[in-house]
Amino acid sequence: GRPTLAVVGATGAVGTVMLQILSHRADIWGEIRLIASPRSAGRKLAVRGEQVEVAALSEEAFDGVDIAMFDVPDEIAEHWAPIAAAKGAVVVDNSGAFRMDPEVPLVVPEVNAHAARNRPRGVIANPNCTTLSMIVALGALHAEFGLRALVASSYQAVSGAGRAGVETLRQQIALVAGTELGTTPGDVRRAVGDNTGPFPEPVALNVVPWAGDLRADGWSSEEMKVRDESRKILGLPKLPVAVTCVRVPVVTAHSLTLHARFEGEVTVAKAREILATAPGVVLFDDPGAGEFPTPADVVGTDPTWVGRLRRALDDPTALELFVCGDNLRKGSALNAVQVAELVVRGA
Ligand code: 2RA
Repeated sequence: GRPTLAVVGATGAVGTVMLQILSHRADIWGEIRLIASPRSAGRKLAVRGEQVEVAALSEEAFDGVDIAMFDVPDEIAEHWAPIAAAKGAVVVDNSGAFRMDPEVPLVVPEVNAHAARNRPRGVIANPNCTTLSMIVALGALHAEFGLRALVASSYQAVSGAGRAGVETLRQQIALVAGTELGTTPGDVRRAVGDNTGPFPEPVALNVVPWAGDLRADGWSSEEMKVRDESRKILGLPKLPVAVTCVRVPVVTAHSLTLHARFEGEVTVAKAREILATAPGVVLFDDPGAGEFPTPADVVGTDPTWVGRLRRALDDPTALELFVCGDNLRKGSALNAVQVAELVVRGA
């Protein structure tokens, strides 16, 4: 029969998008079981045009499940993913709990589908949304040119921080709309008060050079994730990576600027050819005609969009580019669904 899929964390920001994506892709699934915290159990959610009741997370909830996609906090994943795996499910986990475990593959189907086959713990990890927002384009360039170093800056949407992030931006925008705030030091902060939600500073009328928690020597956890995960996915454990992660007042779709240095000289013509034909990538790059991707245009779409492609002025081996993608789709839910489909196809 057709495989049974469980969606664990079905009511969250990413879980909601998982259900939408499952409702629109070719339907390869038998039962789709929705699982969430006991607080959400009993709610009904639409998937494939039907209302499905949410079950509470428990051992029995995994009975007969072939593949379980998890989008839950790290400590919940750490506890429950091994339980689901012990019951015979292949777990596709979107938390940070297993990504750097050497016995857990970290998979982006367009880049390293082969890695999904070797999963001794029964767990496959889904990368962080910031890594995923650039890695399909970067992976295609690496396959042809051989990546040697990466410098990146992110422009991250508030939905990366879940529903609370989106609520915070909306409330702050309501407080500053129609005012003349943003003209004297601290005026936005005073208008917003303590209402900074998951962010350390106001995000409306602002940019905040911070995402995640503090790590050693002033780096943020988000910056370390981009570095560590890119190295693992590309199979370049020593790749020099410098990242600065920044939160911007965008609801959904992460963007990044990349400075990528390769083994030898590169040409924009060849890079355009690679990106124009790479699966999952759309090259939208004609600045003379005002054409480059922006979050407002790419939100709700599946591909990684690339614009502003240039060769570095002072280094013929390096490219500059701007990438943009929906952090809830390819950045999280879509990649997890693609990995689940890969497993079903026998990868
Ligand atoms: C963010 N990548 O955007 C993080 C969390 N998934 O906040």
